[in-house]
Amino acid sequence: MTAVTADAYEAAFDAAVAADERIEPRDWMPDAYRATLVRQMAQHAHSEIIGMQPEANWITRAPSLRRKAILMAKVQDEAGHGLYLYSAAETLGTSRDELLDKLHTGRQKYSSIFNYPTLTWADVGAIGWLVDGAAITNQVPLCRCSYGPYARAMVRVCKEESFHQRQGYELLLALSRGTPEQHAMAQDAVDRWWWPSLMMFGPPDDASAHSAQSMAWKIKRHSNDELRQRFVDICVPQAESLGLTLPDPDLRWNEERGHHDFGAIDWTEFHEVLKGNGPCNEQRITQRRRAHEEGAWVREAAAAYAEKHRTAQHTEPGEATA
Ligand code: BYC
Repeated sequence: MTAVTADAYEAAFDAAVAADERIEPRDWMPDAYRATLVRQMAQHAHSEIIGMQPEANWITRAPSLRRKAILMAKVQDEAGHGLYLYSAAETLGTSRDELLDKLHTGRQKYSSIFNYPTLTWADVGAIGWLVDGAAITNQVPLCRCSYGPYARAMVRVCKEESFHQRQGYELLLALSRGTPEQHAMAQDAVDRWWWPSLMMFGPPDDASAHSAQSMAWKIKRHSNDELRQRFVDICVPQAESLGLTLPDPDLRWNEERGHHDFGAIDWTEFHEVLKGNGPCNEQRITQRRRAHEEGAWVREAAAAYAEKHRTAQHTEPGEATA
């Protein structure tokens, strides 16, 4: 490509982003834009499938058939979200195998939140209310992301996440209004999941390596701190309706800012979890690798089946098929 043509392509890309148009797989895009999308979308996809583990832990112990059916549907939805996101990432010229290999060898991340254990049934409610709630807050703006396949995948993901958030809220409400032991169990789960949920939004803006560029490219529409604040403001009245408290003595309404002030986040804990030292990092990745190995025969069978149909389609009428 000559320098003039390269400049023209870049100008067309910049103009499309400035005009809020979607960038599509066939369009020219800067290498760094592509790499940023692959990084974020892969991390997002990995989070969806690793996120199945803490909740699946409770499927066999759900307290009723209704709760079990709901939880199974939710965990299946997360697998579906992973599928949409890996497929969207593949439009950028990477393969699912490559992305999974990077996850399994620790070269790509997944969300910090899934390195915490689900100790009681109430944790299923706290994950739905807080973790899915944080995910929606982060993902609704991604429906307007500049990269078309990612934005479109997010529309369906967000619809399903909002059902997940409501089931978590409803589960916690039932516990909160139940026996004193059930209420205490719900409170304990919220106490443990609150701070890790705030960490899901990523480091504070002044320590966020990628935010400025991702916002200029309209991949991200809001900064990490803006979305975290939005989430806190949403959760405070919901916690009141639930009859539960949020474990932060510094949480209070600030009239001047029109937002809630909240206490300091333990960023040392966040960085330790990212480094692999969270309570469940090892367990999660070991389980993921095992699931991948144990699923090899399914992938092989699916590929053989697809191949059989591909050759059958190319067989002339009257010709013998295997
Ligand atoms: N965990 O410059 P920054 C879900 C990394 S779950 C781990 O601010 P960026 C679900 C970051 O990757 C949620 N790592 O980065 C719910 C970067 O490291 P690298 C999944 C994190 O990308 C229920 C470094 O820290 N959602 O959906 O501009 C059940 C500096 O950060 C985290 C998504 O992935 C973290 N929490 O902003 C099942 C949403 N935060 O890559 C599933 C899409 C930051 O330089 N992603 N890091 O080594 C995003 O919106 C953005 O990637 C983030 C981070 C806001 C998360």
